Amino acid sequence: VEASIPEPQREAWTKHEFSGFKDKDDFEREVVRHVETTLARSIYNCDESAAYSAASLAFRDRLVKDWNKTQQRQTFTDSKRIYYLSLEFLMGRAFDNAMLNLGAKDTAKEGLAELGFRIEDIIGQEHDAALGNGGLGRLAACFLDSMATLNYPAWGYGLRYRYGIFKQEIIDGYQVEVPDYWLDFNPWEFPRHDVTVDIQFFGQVSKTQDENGKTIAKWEGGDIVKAVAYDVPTPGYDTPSTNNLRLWSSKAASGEFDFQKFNSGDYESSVADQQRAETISAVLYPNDNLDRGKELRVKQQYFWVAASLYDIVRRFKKTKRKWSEFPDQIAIQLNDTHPTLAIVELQRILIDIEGLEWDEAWNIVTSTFGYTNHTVLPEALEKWPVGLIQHLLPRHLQIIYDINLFFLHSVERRFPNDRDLLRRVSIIEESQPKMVRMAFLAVVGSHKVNGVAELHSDLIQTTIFKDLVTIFGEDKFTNVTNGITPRRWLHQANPRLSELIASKTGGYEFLKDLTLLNKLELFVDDKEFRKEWAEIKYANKVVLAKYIKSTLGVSVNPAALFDVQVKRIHEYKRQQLNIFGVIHRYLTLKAMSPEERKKQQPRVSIFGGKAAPGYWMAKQIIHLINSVGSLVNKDADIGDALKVIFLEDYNVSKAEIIIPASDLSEHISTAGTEASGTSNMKFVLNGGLIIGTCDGANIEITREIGQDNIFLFGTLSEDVEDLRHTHTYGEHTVDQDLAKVFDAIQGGMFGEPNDFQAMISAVRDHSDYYLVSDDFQSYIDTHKMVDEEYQNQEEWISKCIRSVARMGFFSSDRCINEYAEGIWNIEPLAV
Ligand code: NBG
Repeated sequence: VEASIPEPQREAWTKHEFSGFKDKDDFEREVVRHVETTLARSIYNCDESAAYSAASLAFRDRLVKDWNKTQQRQTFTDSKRIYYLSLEFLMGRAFDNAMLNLGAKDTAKEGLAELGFRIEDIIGQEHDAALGNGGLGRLAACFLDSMATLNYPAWGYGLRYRYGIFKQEIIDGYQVEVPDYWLDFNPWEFPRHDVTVDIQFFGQVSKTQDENGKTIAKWEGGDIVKAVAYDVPTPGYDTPSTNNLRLWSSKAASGEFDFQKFNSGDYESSVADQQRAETISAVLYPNDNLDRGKELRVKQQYFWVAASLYDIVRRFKKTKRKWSEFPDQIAIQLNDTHPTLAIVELQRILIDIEGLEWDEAWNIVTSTFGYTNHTVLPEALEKWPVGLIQHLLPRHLQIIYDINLFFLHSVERRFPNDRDLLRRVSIIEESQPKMVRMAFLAVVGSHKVNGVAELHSDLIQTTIFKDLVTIFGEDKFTNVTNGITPRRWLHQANPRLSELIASKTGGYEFLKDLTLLNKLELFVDDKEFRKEWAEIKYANKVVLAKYIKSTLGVSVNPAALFDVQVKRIHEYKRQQLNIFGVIHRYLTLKAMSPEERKKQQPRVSIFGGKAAPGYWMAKQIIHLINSVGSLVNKDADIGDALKVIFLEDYNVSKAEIIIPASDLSEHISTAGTEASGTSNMKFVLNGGLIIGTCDGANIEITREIGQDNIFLFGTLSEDVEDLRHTHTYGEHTVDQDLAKVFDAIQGGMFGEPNDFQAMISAVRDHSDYYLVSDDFQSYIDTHKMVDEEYQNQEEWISKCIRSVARMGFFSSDRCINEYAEGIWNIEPLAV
């Protein structure tokens, strides 16, 4: 790289190499410099916010060095890259993560202390980067951490939403959504105003023949929107590897500003056109596991994949390689069906712009893409009306039809005369209106399709993709069980536990090889170790109790059992089962004598999570939880025996406080509905036990940690369909205990009963699709077991330690290595 600087200037350029701060003094100097120059603030009134800004800029400067080097090296070695396309990256805070990954947190801590700040307060200044809804977006963030840590040449591609997931406020027990404008100060991104792509929408297609009689399609006219790149460095842990996350922002193309209108005095409408272009990347759709089929959403999707592919192809073309080598140089992973148009776009680029033959192009396309499915819920499977695609992307619709035609031809050849099979697998659903089935397009256009936990990967092969398995063969379908990064979810969130583990396992190596946790098993019987372990859990609970007190004004006893369910609110995740169980507990406690009540295991039931703004039932669930809390928490008979807490605005940084403080966490989805779940892994890794159903990754967690260390209950996935059938066509009864809960609600115990009628009706009068009534009794019984087992603290802690010791499998490093080997065929780049 240096050699490319002309000789006369080389010395001047290279003698000034900047390498960031090296020690505490250096760090302090950098902070002061940034306060005075970058922020243009006086050092005499530097508040915590300015200190955060300056300190993070000091770290950013260091990151940039590693980042540039990593990128230069990747380009220089011309090694194969993986591009991870995700509409969501739920990164959370970056400052603490950067300090830990660079191994300089102690330096920063001392430096900040000398400047008069506590590092925790400074960390607390950062706004979460909340460009995601839940598990899917957070998985993408964990993957970036692992890809950098393992030195894989990888880029993420996403959208730079001006508004991330909304901020949740609870007002009178109801969720209220407040926009989350997070970009006021964001030191972690670099605008690349020189990296832009023009993205076309609408217009028409004309077809002509060239001299050889080959049809040439031209997509012309329509609107142009500009995509501008913003780059976010993503550092690995204990390695200089720093990968790039490129987020696209939409802007009016220069041609868009209508001077005609402007000159004729119609200034407002010409500015309005600009505004329209900018709405494309304005807001993250706040739906988790739900597809609403909005036109702006498909615009976002195309805008993002077209910009990303243009970038990828431009980079490939610089290498001057043959097109056939494209899949040797590039792997693209589709995080769910959101980026599926990338398949069509690459085919379009290759045939319409680069002039390749269809088959040659299609070979390249299908060898390049891999597709990860994250759900089997029918309401979450994306379908776009044919008419909408026709209007917005006319050339793409033609290509989709051609892909489908060739695909159906091949099916017809192999399975002649099976008209029903053709209808079932067609990428175009012959409904009114006709729809493009994005998941089928993703399967047809990829070389590998994976689910995210064993049960889920089995389910997709036997349900939604059953016919496609018959057609393509089993080898195309595989499983990669999800994982989490132990850097954020243990080391950063739970530093004391991380330190204790390090002291027993031979240092912090376990953060890079999580299977080393198994060394902890040797210490399960060590009383002193158990005591230290318990003290850390208690201290984490004190922190959460303080947080609860300061935000909600409710005092909770840290010695009580903390029972936590934090995740998006969704009927399939069954927060309603949990709150019905809490009401049952309350009624039971109320019916007891004070002496008897004293003997019960005190509990704090903690809930948190956002409901999609248009998901009415989920909002009712939030309202019921809050209504139960306001009654129970004031009930003098009950006291510490039961508290019910709803934590406002659950997000990544709050998860880092909540998860380490949990004794028991709830992962209680109807069997077969939760593809994997990833918070289940985080809770166990932090020394909490699980109550859960046989669903998603709970099953593999059980296999790893042993069934004595998890509280499983409820219907098995193979029995779900039959039960649903019985509810609809046969007997459906609600047992006594649940009926009493319903009576209490309907009697007005928790406020206006009409507010909760739909929740009750769904279970009692309708088909109880999520099997709340079937699982209620075993759920209650299992909680009784939990209470009993919690009484024996020594045994409980032993279980926690054993579980942590056996969690090595769930590192996202393992997961990324599986993708790299089985799907992407890429190697780490030596550093
Ligand atoms: C979610 C699943 C979770 C899973 C994450 C990450 C979608 C569509 N799916 O169970 O519901 O853990 O994906 O794989 O958001």
